[in-house]
Amino acid sequence: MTSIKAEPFAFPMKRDALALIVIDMQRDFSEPGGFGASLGNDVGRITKIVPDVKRLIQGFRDADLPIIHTMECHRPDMSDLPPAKRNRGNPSLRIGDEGPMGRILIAGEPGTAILSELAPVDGEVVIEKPGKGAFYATELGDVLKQRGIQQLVFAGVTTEVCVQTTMREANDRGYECLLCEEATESYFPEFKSVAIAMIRAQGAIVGWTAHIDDILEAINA
Ligand code: TIU
Repeated sequence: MTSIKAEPFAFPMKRDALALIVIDMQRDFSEPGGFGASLGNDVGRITKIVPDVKRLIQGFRDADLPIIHTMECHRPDMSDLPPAKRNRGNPSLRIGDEGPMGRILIAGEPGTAILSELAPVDGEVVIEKPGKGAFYATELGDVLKQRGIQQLVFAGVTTEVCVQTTMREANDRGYECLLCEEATESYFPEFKSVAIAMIRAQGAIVGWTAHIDDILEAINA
């Protein structure tokens, strides 16, 4: 067993049970006119991590390890969008409304797509998720069980919302979770650093955190 240099201590990697999960690297969170921007956020922060997310994905492809992509989105009829979610944010442009990239966070719309630089390739799993956590109302748990995956390396956005929620869901379900620090971002720099601190506090209460080069070195060793 190779370990990955990580905080608060080395991550005990099981290479044949490891997958990368890339959370919500969609145009809606990183381009002007999308959902993230409609909430008043500076989406340029998200664009900056794209090269590192790409490098991490390429590393997993080179190592022949599984990759799962998630997309936050809702059905066109919005039957999976509760008012408690739709009514948040800027009421002038809400989920389901027509924006410059199509209907905000609706499956199949141009703005909902994963960034072209990070697009899934054949054989990679794509999970469409209506919530913040990727296990809620999706097939993710079954996919992981079928493939014998027990450990997840996390990338994507935003650190304290969909990434952290999914890490907590995964941790409760018995998965060992490792967050790649360079491949995640928040609209709020302080939320990213505090989320990272929370995740690895108390002896990795939610999971580990690691730097991209240490992850890539370990999986390609
Ligand atoms: N608003 C925000 O920070 N995040 C989300 O709404 N979704 C995800 O994190 N994917």
